[in-house]
Amino acid sequence: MPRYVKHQRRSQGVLVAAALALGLVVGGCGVPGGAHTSHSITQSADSLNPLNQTPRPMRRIRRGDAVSIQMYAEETEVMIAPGVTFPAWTFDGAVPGPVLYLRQGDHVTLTLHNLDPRMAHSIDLHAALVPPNQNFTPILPGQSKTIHFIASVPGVFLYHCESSPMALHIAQGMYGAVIVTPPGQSPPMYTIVQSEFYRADSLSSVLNDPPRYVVFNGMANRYVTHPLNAPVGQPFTVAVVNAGPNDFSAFHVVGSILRDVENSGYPENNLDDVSTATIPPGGGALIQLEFTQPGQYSFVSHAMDQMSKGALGMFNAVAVRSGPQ
Ligand SMILES: [Cu+2]
Repeated sequence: MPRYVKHQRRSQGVLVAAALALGLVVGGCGVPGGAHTSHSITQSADSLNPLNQTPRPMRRIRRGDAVSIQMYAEETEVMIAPGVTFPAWTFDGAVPGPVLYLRQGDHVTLTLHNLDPRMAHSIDLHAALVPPNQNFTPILPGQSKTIHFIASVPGVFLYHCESSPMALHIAQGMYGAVIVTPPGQSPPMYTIVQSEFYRADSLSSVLNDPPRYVVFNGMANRYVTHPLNAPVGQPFTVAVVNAGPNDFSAFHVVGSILRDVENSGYPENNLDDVSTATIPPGGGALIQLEFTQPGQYSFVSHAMDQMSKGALGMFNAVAVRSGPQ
């Protein structure tokens, strides 16, 4: 997944002087619907003093059906729209965090290292059938926690930080997708995470305001400028996860009908020939598409406010050659 992160190397744990940050990153800066300045937005000191820690990528090792994953909680600035940065709280320095591709039956050992010196974080994986009070608990700055689970149920799942206030930790960017693929099935061609951005570091904004941006994979209109290639005359699958934190997604592909929609990505939860798929906050779907003619096909959340705020992308359907050349 491409990263839209400003790489500014700084030592972890060292607070950046607020003076450097002022004017660089303000949560509401540049958002549609009006200009905001640091003086017009109620924010805590933290959002005016972003850490911008260097992204540290996930490490993943597979041995048979044993999968070991190392992830990192950190604060990193990300770009959420052209020219608009956001002081995010992240998994591995990216919003969304990395997609965790698993196979049904995998024995997963996942360690989350909290590199954020300022607050506790955690990870709640909707694919993990484990007691939350023992596994999804806060990890203090500088500490790590390991959880074990078996990916027993196939599907398209959300993972997210569960530290309090959870609404804010999600809105700040701490989420991603878990794909658990059943035997004989390939992972989806694309994974798309829908989410909302509010005023940075403001729980009040998350709970009371409309979102400033609604995005696919962390950036408004990302796939308008960089369309996703898709085949013509061949079915392909797209996993869609809605991280929210608040709003339902109405996933629709203009000029197409979703051939098959598996609610939560579970093979037996399927609906045929769906115009628009409802995906709740915290939910996911595995969607099969097939384009019969070459062309450009927009994909959107058909909730118009969401589409207008960035939940818009494009498939570029191109003919696939088949047979011997
Ligand atoms: Cu968190």
